[in-house]
Amino acid sequence: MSNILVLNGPNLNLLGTRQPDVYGRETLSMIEADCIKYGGTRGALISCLQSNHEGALIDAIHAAKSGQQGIVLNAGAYTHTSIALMDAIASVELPCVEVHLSNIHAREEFRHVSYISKVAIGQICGFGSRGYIMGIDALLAHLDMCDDK
Ligand code: CA2
Repeated sequence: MSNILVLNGPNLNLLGTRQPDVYGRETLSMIEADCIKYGGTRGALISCLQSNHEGALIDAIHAAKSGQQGIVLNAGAYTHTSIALMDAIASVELPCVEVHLSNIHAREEFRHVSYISKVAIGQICGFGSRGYIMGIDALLAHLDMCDDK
């Protein structure tokens, strides 16, 4: 059984309330419930956490080291600014899949830069809430591949 942390950063608690054209109509609770349900079908235990605070996200990444096999991370706007989050992911040496609801590369230039992508095994963006399920799939495939080695 794989344990996976689905971690969401700032303002993602507001999903479903504003900007549905950019971020969709699903709330974070709906997305998290879908992730937990999907994980169940794949034999994975999904834990979900959201914070608007950089330090709390870093603490969650550190805590994941004991008990989690990987992280699906939407760091929100910290994606584009946080060397501290990047360092936290690198320090725990857990595979991390970066997820964004929107296609950050088709948006403003400041969103094209991702510090997370420098330490993630890959990035999924532009597929809305389905991206989280794709992220879980990608992480499970990666973990399977590592087990086979
Ligand atoms: O596309 C994504 O998933 C983002 O990570 C979302 C971040 C944004 O800063 C990144 O560039 C891309 C913003 C999340 C804000 O979420 C809101 C949800 C509802 C209403 C307003 C903001």
